[in-house]
Amino acid sequence: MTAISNAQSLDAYWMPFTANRQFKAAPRMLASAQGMYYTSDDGRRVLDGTAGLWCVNAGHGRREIADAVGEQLRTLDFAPSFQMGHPLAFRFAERLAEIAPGGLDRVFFTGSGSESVDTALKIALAYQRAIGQGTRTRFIGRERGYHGVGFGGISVGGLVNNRRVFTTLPGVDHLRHTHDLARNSFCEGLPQHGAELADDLERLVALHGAETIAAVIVEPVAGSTGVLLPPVGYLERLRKIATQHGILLIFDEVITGFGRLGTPFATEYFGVTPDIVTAAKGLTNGSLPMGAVFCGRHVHDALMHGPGNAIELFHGYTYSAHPVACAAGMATLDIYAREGLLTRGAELAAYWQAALLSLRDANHVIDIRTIGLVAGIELASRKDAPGARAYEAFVDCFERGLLIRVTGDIIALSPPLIVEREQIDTMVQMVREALARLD
Ligand code: PXG
Ligand code: PLP
Repeated sequence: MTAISNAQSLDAYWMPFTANRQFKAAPRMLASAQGMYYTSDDGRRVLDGTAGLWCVNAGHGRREIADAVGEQLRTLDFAPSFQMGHPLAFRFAERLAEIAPGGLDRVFFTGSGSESVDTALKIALAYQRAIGQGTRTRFIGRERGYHGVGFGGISVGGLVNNRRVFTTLPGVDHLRHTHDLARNSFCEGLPQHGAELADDLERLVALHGAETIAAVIVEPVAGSTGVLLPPVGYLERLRKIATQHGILLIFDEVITGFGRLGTPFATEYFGVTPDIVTAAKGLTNGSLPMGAVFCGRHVHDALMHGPGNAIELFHGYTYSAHPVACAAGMATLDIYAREGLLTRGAELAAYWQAALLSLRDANHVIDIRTIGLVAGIELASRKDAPGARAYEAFVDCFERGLLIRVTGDIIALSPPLIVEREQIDTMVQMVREALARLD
């Protein structure tokens, strides 16, 4: 039991994506954070191997962000964004436009990744209708995709636990996932096999008719499901097929955006330009909730028609372009630029990969995948207890001072982009030792 849990009841807070009863019987509490470390509420230092939840890319406790947020709260705490503006929203959008993935420089603000996904899907529908393609109402997602938890996101998403209890949007179909341990395990870099899986989009066009499909959405690198890298040539092929059939391509860069792969966005890493990109997380260094949807001008401009006094898109959130979140985002971009963090991953990627691949002979490991500053370490599952092994590794690591993330029997690592080489070594060593203790 930790200090906080002794002091107060844990009953009222219904925790997200958590085994509530298990957690509350043995809580893990974080009390503060600075740089690469959390401090637990019983005073232990915990190395952050996950940048929080893939979002604290510039490390914790950045004073510049805190100062900007405090100042903004005192200056303009809130401003309605419907039929009203505030200067920071325009300035922030302009700054984002300068680094926009694939030059997609029209920016719609949301409050989270899930909202960004729903927004992108709605923009895709509105775009198709605006260009006279109103029969295009279908979406194509991909098995094992994670696109947040809105109804749009779980519909195009492909994680069964996030879907089975809930109804989903009609008219959604899925590409097959690209995970193929038999052909690609322990490959260094992108998997060599699987580009042909992009042809699933052709199959779905043949099945449904191109004129019914509005957009296809994929994570360029699937994060939440356990770090699945796109096979060489896959994204290019998907782009080509989508273009051929008038289908918008959406990259969900909620995780890959803002430097995770060693380029500002995955779009640059792969040299493939979608029509719409969703982002969140690293946008504010995780400090305040905010998301953004980057749209190509062709998408944006198609909607800027009709009477000048008509609202072009009936969509937006109370907190779209929240001034305090904009202030946090501006300060975050300053830090990224000053410290070169959006490309630092590229400098460290080789070191990261070599360090991680040294775990190939560690207990239970059946695959290791790395790109930029992300890694997935896949473990063999225990018979009849999928996920148990990785969960035990997670608890064990936390108790010894390392925060990792697990999904099924895959360990995901994605440290803040300020990580130093010694800290990489420490992470790898601690994971190795945790795996050695596991049965
Ligand atoms: N799209 C992608 C690709 C994501 O990774 C979302 C959308 C939804 O974002 P919000 O802000 O609504 O959570 C995400 C979020 C994990 C984990 O450990 C991943 C996410 C969120 C929480 C945990 O894998 N990804
Ligand atoms: N529900 C009600 C009753 C509301 O009035 C609003 C917004 O005004 C919402 C939901 C949507 O909230 P948000 O704009 O924060 O997404």
